[in-house]
Amino acid sequence: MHSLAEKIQQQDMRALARAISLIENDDPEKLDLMSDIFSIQKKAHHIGITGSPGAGKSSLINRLLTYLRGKGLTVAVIAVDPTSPFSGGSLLGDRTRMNQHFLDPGIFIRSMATRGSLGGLARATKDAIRVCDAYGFDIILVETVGVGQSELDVMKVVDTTGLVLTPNSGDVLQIFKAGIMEIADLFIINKADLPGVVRLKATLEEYMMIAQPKGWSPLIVKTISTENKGMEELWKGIEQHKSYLFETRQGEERRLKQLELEVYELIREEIWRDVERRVQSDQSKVEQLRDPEADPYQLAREWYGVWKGDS
Ligand SMILES: Nc1nc2c(ncn2[C@@H]2O[C@H](COP(=O)(O)OP(=O)(O)OP(=O)(O)O)[C@@H](O)[C@H]2O)c(=O)[nH]1
Ligand SMILES: [Mg+2]
Repeated sequence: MHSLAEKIQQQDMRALARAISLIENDDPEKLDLMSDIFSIQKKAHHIGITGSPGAGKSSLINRLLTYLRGKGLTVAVIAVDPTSPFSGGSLLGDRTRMNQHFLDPGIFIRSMATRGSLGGLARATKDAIRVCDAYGFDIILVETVGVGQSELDVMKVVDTTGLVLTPNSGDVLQIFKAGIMEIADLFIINKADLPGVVRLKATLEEYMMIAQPKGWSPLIVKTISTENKGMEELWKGIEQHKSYLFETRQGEERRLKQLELEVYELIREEIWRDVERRVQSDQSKVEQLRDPEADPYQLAREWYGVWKGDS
């Protein structure tokens, strides 16, 4: 077994942090490490918290953390930061908010950024979640800004997704257009101290009437993170969804579907690595392109044919 995997199993937090860096940097050892990590996963409940910038995701997670620690549960938080090329951007902001948790051994907080990761941020985040799972956290919370495909991909790997919305922000339409409504298992109306809550709730109910989700019908919960209100209701909603996943075996189906997609993703990553290696080892090919008649479509087929032939 990879030495880091062994240490993680023994709940060595520094090893956990090192493993995540290795994933972010797309280290050659990554696949071996992840393969070992996979065998020691413990199946924590993975909860995604997404929503527009400034909706209060970090504040909410901070309160939820305190609530869950009060119940004796251990929690890992992964904040996905698509905007910053260095991890640290959102962490700096979150650190001030989550400061009180830094010395608690039952808590791990980490922000993720792309750096060079081949499979992108979503791929790296999935692996990081898995490493936290192997460490033995009861709950893994993932914060993403709900803006793009990469975040949607991340949300597909969690068990329960909470979409944070705020009254009067007018972001519902945008979120709806981006296809983010569909991934929500819970609608969290945060900043419920502000006016417009009733209207937002009605909009969500209307949306559900039209969308008519099959099976699970997303719950609506209200929170005021700044006043630490609504955490119990939020947690109950999450637990209710967890039971639903278990009883209907949908959780298992979701995981299976995800694993299948992951295998394809990893194959794609391998192929891409292979392409990069071949391109770098044969710069002479550029010369062929100087020919004014050079046809990239034809050349792509030719070159690829040669590669396939020798592998
Ligand atoms: N009035 C009110 N303000 C809140 C509430 N929750 C959070 N805020 C404020 O909203 C602002 C943004 O909160 P964050 O927790 O940083 O939001 P976020 O969604 O994590 O933001 P990004 O990570 O930048 O996308 C902060 O000034 C919070 O104090 C709430 O329930 N009521
Ligand atoms: Mg945040």
